[in-house]
Amino acid sequence: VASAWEFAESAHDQRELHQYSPNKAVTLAQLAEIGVLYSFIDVSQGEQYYNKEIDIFSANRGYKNRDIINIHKDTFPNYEEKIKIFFEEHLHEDEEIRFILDGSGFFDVRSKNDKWIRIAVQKGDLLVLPAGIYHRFTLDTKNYIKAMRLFKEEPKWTPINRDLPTTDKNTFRVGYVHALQSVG
Ligand code: KMT
Ligand code: NI
Repeated sequence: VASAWEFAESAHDQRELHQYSPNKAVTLAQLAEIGVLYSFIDVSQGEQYYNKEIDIFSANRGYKNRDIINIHKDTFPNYEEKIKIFFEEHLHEDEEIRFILDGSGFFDVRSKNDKWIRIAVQKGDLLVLPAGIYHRFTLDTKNYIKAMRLFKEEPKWTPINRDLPTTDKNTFRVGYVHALQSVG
């Protein structure tokens, strides 16, 4: 099950927890307020079980394609370079949907007041980041994650790195910020 907290900036490695002491927890309800959706599917019940659950979830939300990404130092091509790219703040013009099959990692998303919120994900966590939210990803100190990536149509999730003022004018960014305001 995922947990989240306000990210404490420091010179520590990106893979560390980066928690305040005491920790400043962020609830799943608070994540929902910024359009970040969380569900859990029990992976330990086997591949047939979770694939069926994912089929239902995908049908409900219109996800037509999926693949699996396995990030590990020894097997992932251009590992160090990719890790840096994942951690650059960016947005997408579509949702970023990740279902964690094994391992763990952190998704950082920007709060309404532009602070980082760190979301720790592990086996069974299903996270949907809305189009237009600024975010980044890192492995944790265990250096391993295996995740299913779900897509609406063809993968249209080229990272658009944050570059102000340009990225704030992106149609999908504008749409996201607008949606936040109308929710309150
Ligand atoms: C992304 O888009 O940042 C990734 O796919 C990271 C790996 S998925 C756990
Ligand atoms: Ni992304």
